[in-house]
Amino acid sequence: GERNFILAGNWKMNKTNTEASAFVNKLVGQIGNENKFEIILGVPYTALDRVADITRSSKIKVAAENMYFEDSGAFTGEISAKMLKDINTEYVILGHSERRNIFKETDEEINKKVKKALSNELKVILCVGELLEEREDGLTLNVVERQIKKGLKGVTKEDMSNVVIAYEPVWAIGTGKVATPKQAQDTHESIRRLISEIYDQDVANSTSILYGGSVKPENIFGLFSKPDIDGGLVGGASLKEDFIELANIMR
Ligand code: G2H
Repeated sequence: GERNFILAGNWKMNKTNTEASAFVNKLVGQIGNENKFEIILGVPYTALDRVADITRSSKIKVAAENMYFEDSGAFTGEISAKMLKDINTEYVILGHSERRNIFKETDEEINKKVKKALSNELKVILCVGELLEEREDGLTLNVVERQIKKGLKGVTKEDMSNVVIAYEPVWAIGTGKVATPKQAQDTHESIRRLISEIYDQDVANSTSILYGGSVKPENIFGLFSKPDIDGGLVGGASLKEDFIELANIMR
């Protein structure tokens, strides 16, 4: 099948609600609605409701950056899938390397979150990627394969139409050190092959696989011209005018 080309931002822990409103108002005015690709903005919980409101009549969709896998209850400080859905959140980013490495989320926890999100009709951006020492030890594919197999355990073929994969080599995140288009393409190709093995070729062909890690207007062309790179998950550059530039480059 056909797959979507996606430009997704990930603000991480940046922008107050006030700053978010100002930025997104500008974004909505400057990003054309006629773009053929999907635009998603991952924003902190506190800005989700407001950003969803501002982008309602635009083509920009909002994503949460995390959620918890239980429905409700005594989980102080956590947010459920139902809470996100209720404020018109369309996507949730799960398994980001910062969640895995700083907050020690395991593949098992990420898998529970993936399944809970999908059962609440939230679309998932599942992030995977190796650490520098894993790449140097030649373990990139082992790591990515484990994260995908465990992350998608129990996820049906039908549900895969609501799953996007983001490959983010950890050594390229926020470091300014972008993977070469070939390094990224090689891993993306392996990820697509793995999806075809877990599901089938049709699912593999229709799953969008995004690259993340220091994506900027200067390096977008080389990356996005590769056959298995279906867009980007952009951190630092999604906080500023660069994101508008990226969106307008891609149209
Ligand atoms: C990777 C990416 C967005 P940055 O984490 O998820 O961030 O573009 O700042 O490397």
